[in-house]
Amino acid sequence: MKVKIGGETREFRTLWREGRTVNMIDQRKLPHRFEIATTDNHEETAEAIRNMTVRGAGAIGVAGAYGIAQASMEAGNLSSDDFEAYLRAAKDRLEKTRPTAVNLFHAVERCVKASMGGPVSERVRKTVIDADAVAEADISASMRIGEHGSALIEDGCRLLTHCNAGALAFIDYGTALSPMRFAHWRGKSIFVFVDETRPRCQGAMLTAWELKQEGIPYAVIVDNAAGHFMRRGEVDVVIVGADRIAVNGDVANKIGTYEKAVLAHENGVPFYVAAPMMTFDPKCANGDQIEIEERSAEEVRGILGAGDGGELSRVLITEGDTPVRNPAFDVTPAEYVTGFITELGVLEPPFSDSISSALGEVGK
Ligand code: RUB
Repeated sequence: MKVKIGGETREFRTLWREGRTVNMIDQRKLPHRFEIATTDNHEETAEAIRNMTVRGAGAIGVAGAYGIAQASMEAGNLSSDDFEAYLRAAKDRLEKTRPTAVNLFHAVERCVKASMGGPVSERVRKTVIDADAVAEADISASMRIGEHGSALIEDGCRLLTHCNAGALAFIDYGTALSPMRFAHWRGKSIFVFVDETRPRCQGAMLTAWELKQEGIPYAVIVDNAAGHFMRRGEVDVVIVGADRIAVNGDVANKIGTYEKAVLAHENGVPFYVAAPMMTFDPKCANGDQIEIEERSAEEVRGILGAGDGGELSRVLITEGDTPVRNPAFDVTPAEYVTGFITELGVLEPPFSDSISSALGEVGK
């Protein structure tokens, strides 16, 4: 993705590996500061996923894969049995960081499988190669999502998106934002309504920053405003990302997505979910089976922002001991989804059929 630093524009991935070190754009500090955080072992990578230095379904999947690669290098001098036990413990630690996005589980599982068989040095090599392949596959899926999805966006289109399903939620391009980037690059004039997305404000802080870097016109709106704009006919299409999609087409995504889907349905606005096939969970029959992460009360009681001097600090909105509920995700029933924009093309209803044949095509 393009990042303007000083007078210069440079290309960055959300995270990348250099030997045992994983570098990542620190997503807790944007848009106020652009900083690269580094992790030198799989425990630090797990902590970066947990504290949301890196976040977004695709990005935490790749961080998980890199975490397994780091663990394999850490265990490179152990016996075969100890190597295997070390990787299993690392997998467990990485999986315990965030429960909802399935990409993390798919990626670590895949890398641990790749590490099977042969002498330990060979196992390390195979694991690292596989982790890098997870990152490359994610980039190519995002690009293809952009190409397929941009065909749904007409010149003059006004879109709405929730949370951040952009390059920062992936390795590059993103999911929901990828069709918007491709439409913009192809010369279509578009406008994006960006839901601020309380409590952590990934829309206001991250999506707005990405669109600005790309030169795509946008406005941040408070979470309560989407219905107002849809009812006035100012939104033509909604595109969101996903953290896990059940085989019947129910979608877990950032809290508030369900409301936007119902509002879109009520107002006759198409509601698309952009996600790679990795986000579909063949083991999950419907949305009721998806674990919803409940996060800290502090995220609701307060808000993070920058002071006049640019220094970041958290202020309280409520009293410090106010009771809070803070589910990070919700489930949108399949009936509200117009289509899934995937790397294989747009999957249409009936979703049980289209999803199962797409899963067959990718060998899941
Ligand atoms: C991120 C979020 C994003 C999805 C989709 O939640 O809900 O919309 O991860 O991202 P959090 P993508 O910020 O809590 O991780 O489809 O681009 O992977």
